[in-house]
Amino acid sequence: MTVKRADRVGPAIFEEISKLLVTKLEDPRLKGITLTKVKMTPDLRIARVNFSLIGGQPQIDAALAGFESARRIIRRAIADAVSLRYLPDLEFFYDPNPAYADKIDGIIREIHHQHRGELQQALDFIDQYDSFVVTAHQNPEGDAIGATLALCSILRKIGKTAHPFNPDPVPAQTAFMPGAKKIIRDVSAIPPIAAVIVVDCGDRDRPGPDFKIFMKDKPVLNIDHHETNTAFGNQNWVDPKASSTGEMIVALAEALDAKIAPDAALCLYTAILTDTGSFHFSNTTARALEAASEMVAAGADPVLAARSYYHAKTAGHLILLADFLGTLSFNPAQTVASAVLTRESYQRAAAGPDASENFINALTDVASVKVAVFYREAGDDEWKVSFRAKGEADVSALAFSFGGGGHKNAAGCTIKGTLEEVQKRVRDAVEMVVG
Ligand SMILES: [Mn+2]
Repeated sequence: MTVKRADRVGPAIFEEISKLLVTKLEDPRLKGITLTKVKMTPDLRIARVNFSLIGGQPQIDAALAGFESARRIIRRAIADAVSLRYLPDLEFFYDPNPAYADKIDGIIREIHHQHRGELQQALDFIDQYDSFVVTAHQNPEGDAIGATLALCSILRKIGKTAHPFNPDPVPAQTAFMPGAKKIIRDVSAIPPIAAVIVVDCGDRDRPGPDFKIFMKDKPVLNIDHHETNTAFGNQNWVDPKASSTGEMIVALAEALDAKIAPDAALCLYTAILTDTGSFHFSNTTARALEAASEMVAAGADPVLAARSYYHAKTAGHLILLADFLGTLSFNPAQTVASAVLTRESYQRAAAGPDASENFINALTDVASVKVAVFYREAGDDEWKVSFRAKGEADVSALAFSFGGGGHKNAAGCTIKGTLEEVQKRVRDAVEMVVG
């Protein structure tokens, strides 16, 4: 227990001294110093404070002297901020190899400032139990599978038992992630566990109906980055500024002082890669890139991730794409692009609707296109219509007017009628949107 507690006290003291360095400590000998780590002895009596700086031995000696004279101020600040039975003694060390710690600490520091209490609660939760089941949402994608598998790996690293669960099959494009084959799919096959961790889920329905019942009488930790998260867990760590749950797990591992194994690093890299749309979306933040960079440093192979996730399609996928593009049409201003796929096309390509999931995005790649429309035959005289909008265009109201829904940039609905009838109705409505 003391060892785990030491792991939490270290980051808290780190935080305090970091703050002091930019606020109160005006000693010129302490300018340009970066803390790299604060390591507690298991009895919590000594805090080993590691720092780095640019310079040679004279600068190191000056910094050590600076810390020496600031010792009293630092200890008082720690006493105020961290409740400890004994105020720890401080030892200062120059860290000659800070590259890894430096970068990760940037991520951690920011998360600490914004969600310090929540991260702390997540650490306490993990501390409290010995065995976990980790799950994500149904129809999992890169972030869901990646965060699930990596978190299990990290929990095992710190001596816990952890089982990955998902009710749905692992999609082919995420099957390369180490451990994907071992994900439990039936709640009745989950071994006895003490607690549940749900990742990448905005609410308690997302892991599926069976798991919702399963977790009813168990302590639940909710780790997620969706803004709409309902805080359904007993403990909730929700950070909408995180690009992905994967990015949060990178920070969690550091806070737990658990070294991320290369296999887990690949999972987390893929989680960040896919949730940022290969670093295309607006959530491609410095923090996301830092976390991805750290995962590459920890052994993730970016080429393997990209090839496996994006370049492992079936022949049917391409046959289907040929049909899709064969129907491509534009309005005269080329601001609206649309394409169609019939049930016959899917049959010929031996592919399901998921194979065409991203086809519509290719239409918005055209510079002039503001709105893209994809008509998919869902049944007799029944069409599933998907919309994508770029820039200021908003397709959510449009989809809503046809009984569907979605977001500003991506929405959909189902419309009854022949293709010609449906296209006519949609065309008129879309023209209103693009003006
Ligand atoms: Mn996600």
